[in-house]
Amino acid sequence: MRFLKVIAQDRQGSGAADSIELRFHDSELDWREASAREVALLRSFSSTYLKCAWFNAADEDTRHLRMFALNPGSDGTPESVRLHFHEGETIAYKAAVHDLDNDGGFEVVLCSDVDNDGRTNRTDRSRVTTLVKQFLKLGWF
Ligand SMILES: [Ca+2]
Ligand SMILES: [Ca+2]
Repeated sequence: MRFLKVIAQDRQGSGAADSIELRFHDSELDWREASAREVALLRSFSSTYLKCAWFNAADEDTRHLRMFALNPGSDGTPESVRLHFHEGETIAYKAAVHDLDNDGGFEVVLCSDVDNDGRTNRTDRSRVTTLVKQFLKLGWF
């Protein structure tokens, strides 16, 4: 299954992530780095992801996000977009949005404390919504 893998690192040891890597996976082993154009298109995706505080020390990549769309109807509007925040192979926490009536708008946003600030609230939902909207701009599903 296709997925976007996002890896953030704290390269300067400042306690916050300062670098981000975006990989487009066709399968677990078959992937490529995002192009300069895609990196530019995903600028606000990246800044939102950095706010989620799901990052590694320099040169580590255990923590990452895998993001993918499910579009069984193959009609150009995914029925759901899933976000799996991984700790290695283990899914540490998840979020998802669902388009119930297939009009391209997502009626349901399911998420917990995606930005790891200790509170589950509207800000978490808006971060998920931003990540999904940006992801869908790629048309890569
Ligand atoms: Ca809808
Ligand atoms: Ca939160």
